[in-house]
Amino acid sequence: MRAMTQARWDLFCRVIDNYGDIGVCWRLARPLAASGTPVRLWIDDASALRWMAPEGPPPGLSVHPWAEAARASDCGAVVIEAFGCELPEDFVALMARQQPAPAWINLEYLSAESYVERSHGLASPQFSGPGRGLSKHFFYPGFSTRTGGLLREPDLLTAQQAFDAPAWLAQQGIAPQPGERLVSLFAYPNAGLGELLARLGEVPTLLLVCPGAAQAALAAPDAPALPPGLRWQALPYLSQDDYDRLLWACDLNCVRGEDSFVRAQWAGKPFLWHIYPQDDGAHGPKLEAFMDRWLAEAEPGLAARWRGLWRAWNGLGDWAPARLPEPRAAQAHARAWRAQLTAQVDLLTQLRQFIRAKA
Ligand code: TRH
Repeated sequence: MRAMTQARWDLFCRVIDNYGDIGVCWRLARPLAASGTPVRLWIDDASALRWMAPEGPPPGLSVHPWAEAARASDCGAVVIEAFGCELPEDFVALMARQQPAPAWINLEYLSAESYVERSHGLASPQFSGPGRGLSKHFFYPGFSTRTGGLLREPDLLTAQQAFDAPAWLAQQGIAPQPGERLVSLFAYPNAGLGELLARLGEVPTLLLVCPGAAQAALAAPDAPALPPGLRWQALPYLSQDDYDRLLWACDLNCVRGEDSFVRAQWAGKPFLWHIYPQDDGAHGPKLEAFMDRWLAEAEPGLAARWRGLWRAWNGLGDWAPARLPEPRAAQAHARAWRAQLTAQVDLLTQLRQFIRAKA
């Protein structure tokens, strides 16, 4: 076992809905612990970890009920508040008493919008309340060098290279027929599901459907009609590691939210994003901002196809002209985009540098 030599971090997570909050926190906590930094993850609902991390926490990472944080006797050298989850007041008071004061970081949601570069790293000095005297810093993940980057474990690309897709698929009981395209589907309820299925069925396709809305819709008595070229298979919830492998094994991945969206980019495979829909429509500009960055270097025909399909899938554009892009061009672009992202410093390294320099 690795020696626990570095000062401990406390990571706070509240599950708002779905699995992105806990998914991102787990992705952050694991490599942190593996690098020798002890981590306590305080969480209000850890139930998703049963399937996301059936192997349990690795050495150095412990999971604690949120309510117990109020009774903690000490705090870590770094306190991460994930997605503005509002720390328990008693814990903040403990932070204010600690000398030297801990670094207090608010880890924000991912967006490609320009406000991220303006807001990344800003401080919020606390002039009142239990944290008086402390300063909280905002840390924004992102896609440019003026942001905090993306989570990427040190061995991610080598693990992908060593991955044996046929063996893994066989282990999962997934048996594509020769020449069949493999597509994964993880999505929110989507009125365009039938339209997507029609396009996927234009060539022989095995659709691997994750638990949730899409699986329920396909299994329902009034399920959209399946085109002749399309078969589908329901998947159980996979561990985070196996979900990654699913993305690596497929030719096209339909992902959603935040974490699966990032992992699809690391998979280096073409992907279709179902963005988390927001009542105020804020997801529209967020989707466009990402497409602007992602497609900036793409060949115009490919970019137009992706834009049309992504808008239609998100209920923000017309289905009639929407088509899947040509697979080879889409694959080449996915690899080029991954290479561009790989040139960025990863989020955890940046977070450590930031804490040393500022917080
Ligand atoms: O579950 P999500 O829709 O989470 C969302 C987003 O994060 C959104 O931005 C946020 O505002 C909202 O939650 C509250 O999608 P996301 O982000 O992809 O998270 C899913 C997690 O579940 C991710 O870590 C991958 C993991 N997962 C598995 O481990 N196994 C599986 O079988 C599947 C389908 C997912």
